[in-house]
Amino acid sequence: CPSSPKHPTAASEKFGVLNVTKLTENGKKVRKNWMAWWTVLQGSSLLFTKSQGGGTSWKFGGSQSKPEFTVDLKGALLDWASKEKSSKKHVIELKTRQGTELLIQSENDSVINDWFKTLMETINNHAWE
Ligand code: I3S
Repeated sequence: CPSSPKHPTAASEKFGVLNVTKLTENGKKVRKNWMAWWTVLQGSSLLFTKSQGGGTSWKFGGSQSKPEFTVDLKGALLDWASKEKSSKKHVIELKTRQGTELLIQSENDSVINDWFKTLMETINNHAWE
């Protein structure tokens, strides 16, 4: 199960498959494109690697796969997305200081609640950097 790793990890590490779309990139609006991403929280960075889908997708988090994009959580804003942002359930809205706005979603209630909590803690822990 990707969200409960067997390996002991630092408190600032978490990973799993999440549905993600960008809304803006460096302050510019981009077209919504929901995709499943292998998502890794590493320190104050959130790394996204293309998920190949299916139950084996967690293997793509290995060191040989390079993240396609990364966001910096320092100074980011986190909230549950309004209905205007998405019709999907359990959607997190993340706005970075660099002007990238993401929607992050999982069909699984406890998975997304866990991520919300972890992301909020991470943002708070790095608030003064
Ligand atoms: O905010 P929008 O424009 O209603 O977002 C939907 C669209 O991006 C749609 O794609 P196209 O309009 O390019 O075909 C997506 O398929 C939907 O998933 C988007 O809405 P949700 O509410 O699922 O975020």
